[in-house]
Amino acid sequence: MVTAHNVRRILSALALGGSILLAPAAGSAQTLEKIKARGTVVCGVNPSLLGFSTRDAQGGWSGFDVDLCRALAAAIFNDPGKVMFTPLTTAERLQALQGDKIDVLSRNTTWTFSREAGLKLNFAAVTYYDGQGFLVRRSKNAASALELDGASVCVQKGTTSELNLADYFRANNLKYQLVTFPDGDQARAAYDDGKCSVLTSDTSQLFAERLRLKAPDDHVVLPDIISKEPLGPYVRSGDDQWLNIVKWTHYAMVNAEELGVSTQTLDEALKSDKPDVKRFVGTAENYGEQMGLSNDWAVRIIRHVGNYGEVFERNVGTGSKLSIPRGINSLWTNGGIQYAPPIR
Ligand SMILES: N[C@@H](CCC(=O)N[C@@H](CS)C(=O)NCC(=O)O)C(=O)O
Repeated sequence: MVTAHNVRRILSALALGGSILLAPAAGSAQTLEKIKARGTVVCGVNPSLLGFSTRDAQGGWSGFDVDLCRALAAAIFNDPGKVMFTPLTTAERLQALQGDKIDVLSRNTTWTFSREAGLKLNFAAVTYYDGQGFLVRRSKNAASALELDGASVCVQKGTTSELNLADYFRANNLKYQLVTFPDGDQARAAYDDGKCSVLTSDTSQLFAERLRLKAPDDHVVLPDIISKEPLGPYVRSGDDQWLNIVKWTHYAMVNAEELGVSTQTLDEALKSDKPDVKRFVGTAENYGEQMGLSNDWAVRIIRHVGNYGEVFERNVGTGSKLSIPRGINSLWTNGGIQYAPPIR
């Protein structure tokens, strides 16, 4: 019998079916296809962060976060140049990813619960374990952040740094005056001009910002680390294949360092009889194909970009201007916490 109730049931069943047909299947492989058709990876990066993401006079990008984008292009196209860099401010970065303006965000961004669960993004892998610190004038003679009672603190709006700062001062019963800025350059300039006595941010950034002050040697990063800032790339939720490619690109670089495979030893590795090296370089199994890439995907990454240790040292390590010690970003076999799951 045709009743209004039945008609409603049929209509809602049709609507449901329609939406299932129209919606892209969860976990579907759209991003890689789009990238291959376009011929470039579109990578969101920091407009200017020494050691992590900077542009030279010719417009060429380099840095630790930039190298992750180059590694992706190497894995997909065997050409680290096939990247279109989109400079994004802190305020723009997450919306740009949600709004499909970029394929991946590789920009000193912390892995947090709300960015994954709330914003429907996926964090791929921790490329740099960081923590929040404080930059102060040497003349202040402060040995610890606990001596900062009553300080005026410059910080950038919309960052985890702003939130941690409030937690830390409240928890330690310290008073402070908050001075917020919409971008990092303004926060650094205000600190340099004496508009606040403390600059707070991820410690890696403080090392970089210190070098851009009028007299870097007059400033020190205090030893206190007040938060966990696991930094690394984000992708949009819903494309498992692309998430895996970004994740395993980082893990390939870490595994390469652990296996002793570098730009220098790659040719030997290609001839190796060792089972784990053979799986890595693709002379055994078909791991690349399982992600929609070629089986020499990891070889391409190492040839064009290098292993994790090479990337770290070149951009931010003790051989670079920033001179950051490997510290907790050493391999787990060396007392650090950089640890990659096995390729097998
Ligand atoms: N890791 C923190 C902070 C990241 C961040 O955006 N830091 C600022 C502070 S220097 C920055 O990069 N600013 C540069 C800009 O907005 O262009 C987060 O994910 O919230």
